[in-house]
Amino acid sequence: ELRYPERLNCAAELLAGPPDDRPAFRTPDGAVWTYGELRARVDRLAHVLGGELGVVRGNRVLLRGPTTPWLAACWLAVLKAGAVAVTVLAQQRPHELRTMCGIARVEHALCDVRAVDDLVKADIPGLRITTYGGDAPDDLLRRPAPDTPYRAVDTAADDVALIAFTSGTTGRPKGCLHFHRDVLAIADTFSKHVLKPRSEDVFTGSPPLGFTFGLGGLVVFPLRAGASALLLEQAHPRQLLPAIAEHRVSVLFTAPTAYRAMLGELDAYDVSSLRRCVSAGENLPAATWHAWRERTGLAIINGIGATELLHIFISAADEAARPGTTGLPVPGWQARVVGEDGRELPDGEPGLLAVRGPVGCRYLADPRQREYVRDGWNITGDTYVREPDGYFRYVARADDMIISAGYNIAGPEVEDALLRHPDVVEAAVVGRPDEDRGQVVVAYAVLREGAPQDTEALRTFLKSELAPYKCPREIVLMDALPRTATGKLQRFRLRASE
Ligand code: 3SK
Repeated sequence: ELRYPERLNCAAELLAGPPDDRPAFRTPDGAVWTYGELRARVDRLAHVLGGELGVVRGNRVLLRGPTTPWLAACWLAVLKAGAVAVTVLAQQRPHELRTMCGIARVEHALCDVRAVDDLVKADIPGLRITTYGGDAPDDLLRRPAPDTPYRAVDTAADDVALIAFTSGTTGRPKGCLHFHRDVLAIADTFSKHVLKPRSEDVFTGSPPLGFTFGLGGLVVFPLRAGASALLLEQAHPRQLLPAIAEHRVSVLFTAPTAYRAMLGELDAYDVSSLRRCVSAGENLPAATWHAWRERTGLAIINGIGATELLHIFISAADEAARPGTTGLPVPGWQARVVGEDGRELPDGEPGLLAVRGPVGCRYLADPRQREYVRDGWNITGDTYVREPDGYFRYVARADDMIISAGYNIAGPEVEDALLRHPDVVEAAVVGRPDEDRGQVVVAYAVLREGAPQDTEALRTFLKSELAPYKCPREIVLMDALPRTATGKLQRFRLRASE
């Protein structure tokens, strides 16, 4: 069981420890922030927040900008000053920002000058916006502040540290409250016991800091381990590979789509520095795991996490990895598969994934809390099977099951089969309403550049991979699939187009 002192400021805790001259953050242009520099910059920012900007304990402060060391430093300074960081994505548009600021009652915003236009357009009543990284004389980074250490505000371990928004793949955004102890708990469970980072590691990855997958993987885990992180403003697969090669990255956080996209270009880059590759955000098909292993010799660490629970709670690494499954409950977490009535189902039977551990879901003023937390268990909205050996295998999002002529068909199973075809880079499978069968299976696919646009060949391939009742009635070729700002597939958009 994890034990933290009653009084705890997680930012102060994350910054304590490593020697001043050890690298903390790196940028693609070769700049390095040492731990000494990071501590000094965070303290200056915290002085400005608590001084000139008038931020007081408990104030909610919106953070918005591309993934840079300054964004990470602002996040740490907000927490050190006892305020609450409200992390959003740089892609979020004015109406979304307005909704989120309303839900979280945001009073202040620290915004990269390059991302401020939409925040200004959102016209949020009472919001005080301070920009950083620009030329203006009142830019956050130019404001005068003492060069003395800042004494962290004496927060309680269960004071709110951050509000992370999830829109899931549909619906009105939900703000999730997380405590100071939760921030350390994700490092002291998944990172410590599964990832096992070393102080000499260099982390990088694609998820932005406004997505808790990125916040954990690129800030919390490296700092907790005294390691460093290369922060990339542009982190599409095409930019990840050269960054890994040039900066000798050893720990990579990204999504299955990116692993697949990188496979096509691996030959041009030296990725021999990699030792840990984490995949989450979506289900990792066994075919992608095997292809990555074949080309790099590395076993991807698959995992499932949720904004509601901050980070990854089921995963497996090294010899414990079983491709095609997500893994085992991370030490400190419990998981089971339950029916709609909350009762545990026998192994092998698909049902709702229920988990509990050191972090819990706390939606901010949202009645959906009652659906997510039932009898002390968090119901994640995923359909899973627990195998007899205790491994958890993903079936589908609970609302992505297709029922056709009485058969239950998991869209992701058909997607995995399509992805085994060498020309397919992306796939999404949904149910189309049908008078005779209730629903029929429809597949959407994105093909590799230059591949023949041949749906008949895909159909023939699928017939050799799947039982006939699972084979799509139609296969539609697309240039790209609809995704959320955090990269999750929006099957509901495809269903709406049916
Ligand atoms: O939402 C997710 O998929 C996720 C995955 C890993 C860590 C954190 C999150 C929110």
